[in-house]
Amino acid sequence: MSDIIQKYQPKASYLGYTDTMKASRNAVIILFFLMFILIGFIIERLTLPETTESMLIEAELAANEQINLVPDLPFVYDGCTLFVDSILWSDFSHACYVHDIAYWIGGTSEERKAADQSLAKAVAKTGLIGKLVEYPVYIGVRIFGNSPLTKALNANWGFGWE
Ligand SMILES: [Ca+2]
Repeated sequence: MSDIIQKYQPKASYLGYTDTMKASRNAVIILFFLMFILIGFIIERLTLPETTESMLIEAELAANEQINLVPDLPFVYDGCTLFVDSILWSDFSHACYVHDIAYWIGGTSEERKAADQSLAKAVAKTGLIGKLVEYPVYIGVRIFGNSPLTKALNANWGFGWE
């Protein structure tokens, strides 16, 4: 039986060729996917929302209420950091705004986790799409929320402090 299989198997050189083809096709797909993500991030960074006067006041009130103190640097709202602010009818911008205030104020790692959980819950409340992205948003913010990437974007945990 194994002799028959052996006999009808394509030559090794042919197999090697198709494997190379598959590998380069996969590389192109991965490259396009990464480019798509990169372009998405660039567009997201180029179309940042405005931090309004009322946002600044609201953020300062929240800081005063929570820690009786206002962070050194002014509050900056950047929408949903490295994520879209809405998908179809699900608008995450308010959830991200509340999360940005929490990140501006900062605190302990437990408080950060609570802020991330609140963000995920608020995203889920925006509708069916919100429910679908709730977990990816939570995982994303847990991984990148206080990473060198968000530090570079000045959106890390406790970004209001010098
Ligand atoms: Ca943000």
